[in-house]
Amino acid sequence: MIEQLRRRLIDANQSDVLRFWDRLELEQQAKFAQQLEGVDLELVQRLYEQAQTTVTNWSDLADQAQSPPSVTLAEQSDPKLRQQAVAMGEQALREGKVGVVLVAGGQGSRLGFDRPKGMFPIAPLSGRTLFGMLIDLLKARAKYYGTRIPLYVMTSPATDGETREHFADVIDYGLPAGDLQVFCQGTMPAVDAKTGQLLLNAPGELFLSPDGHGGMLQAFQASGCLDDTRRRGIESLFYCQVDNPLVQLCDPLLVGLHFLNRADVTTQVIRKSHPMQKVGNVIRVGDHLEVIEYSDLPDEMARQQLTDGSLRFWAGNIAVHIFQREFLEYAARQTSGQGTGLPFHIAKKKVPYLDEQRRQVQPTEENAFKFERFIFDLLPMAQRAVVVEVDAADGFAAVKNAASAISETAETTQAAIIAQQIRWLRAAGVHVAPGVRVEIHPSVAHDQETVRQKFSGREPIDEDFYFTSN
Ligand code: UD2
Repeated sequence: MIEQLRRRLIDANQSDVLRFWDRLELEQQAKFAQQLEGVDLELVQRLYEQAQTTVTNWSDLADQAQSPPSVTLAEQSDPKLRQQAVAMGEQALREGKVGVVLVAGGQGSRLGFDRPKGMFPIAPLSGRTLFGMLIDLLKARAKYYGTRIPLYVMTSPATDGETREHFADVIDYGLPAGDLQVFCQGTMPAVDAKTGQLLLNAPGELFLSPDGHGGMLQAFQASGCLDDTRRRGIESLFYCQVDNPLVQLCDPLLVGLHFLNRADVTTQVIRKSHPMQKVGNVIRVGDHLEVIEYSDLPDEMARQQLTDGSLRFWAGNIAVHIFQREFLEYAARQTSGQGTGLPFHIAKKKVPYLDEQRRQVQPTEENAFKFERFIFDLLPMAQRAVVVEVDAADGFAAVKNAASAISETAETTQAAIIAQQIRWLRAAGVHVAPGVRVEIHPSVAHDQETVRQKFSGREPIDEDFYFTSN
């Protein structure tokens, strides 16, 4: 077998990767061979060539950008349309047509938390985790509509084992058997930017990293989850990231707008609070939608304003999408020069490598190309894509950074959660004293309407309180 593998590596000009082979134990050799077998060497070669030759001109793309036509979820928007959409969304939920895909391949390293990010405690008073908060809301919605909403959680090799153990420990958060499924995304190697050679993490181990959240499409199909959704009669999949506990998971209005518009994709956006906000920019080019990542949009373009003083690139991607199942099936069948699945984005990064003495070297400059897929590359493939604007205060408070940062920290996210709960209580006529922290478990009430039903007429709240039915 090794001879065959060696041949393949020589043909692909990658035999250097075997330079420590003879010094490996038999078991290490077997493991390494298996890892190498899993790498699509031709694809790596093509991506490396692409990295040398293709420069995406983001300014050109941004030049062609038009504002995406959007529907707003704000209260004052067309009440008849809202009613119609909510009714349609509620019906779809009741009929079990909606499932959820939660991407949770990331570790909490940027938060200074060395476990899967979903296990990060975030709820302001109860300390429920990111997984806990999202799943409690999902369960509350399912109960409210007397339905089941299956949840598909995407992990990466780094988070898979611990996430599965966690779900076993909490007995799948009490979800019905089969309603919580875990599938693991794929990985990609990194290559030396100068030579195109595969980089090693150890003498008998490649440096591999997750293939990006866009790896969801292939992994969802390969794991059988996509088939599972078809068997269950699920028509639409609500997609979100594990780092945003304010997400309006399966919000009937958003789901309803998706069904009402017979969309392939519905994407929820926020109006950016400042030009440099670290969210992708949703734009329209011709008849389709695209996203220009914040790091790719030149600063001077990000600052451009329309005549009314608003931002030209106003629509911030919060990675909340609803995908039609049939659209995902169609997208999974498409092939490009890179094979099936979404295209790869190539990024020059600092990747540790092994020197000839087998010592790991931490580079001081970007030395390698990494390859990642982004889920938003599904947007341009959609025949019918709908953009829905939500107030950030009601739908987006991602936790990304450690406490020392100024934004997207646990503290800013918790403040946003508390502020939303207080707004809901005050809208229900409940007096909440200033400075008080409130958390409502979704089994008590899970949105503005259920808070109104449960809390109207209650006495004032003048100290920190966690409302829970447990
Ligand atoms: C992402 C979006 C950005 C904006 C922002 C909103 C991209 C490239 N950027 O930026 O436009 O919408 O989110 O919060 O889409 N994940 C995986 N597997 C991977 C990589 C990521 O599961 O291989 C998950 C990860 O667990 C996390 C989420 O995807 O929940 C976002 O990843 P990120 O924090 O790297 O994305 P970010 O903030 O750069």
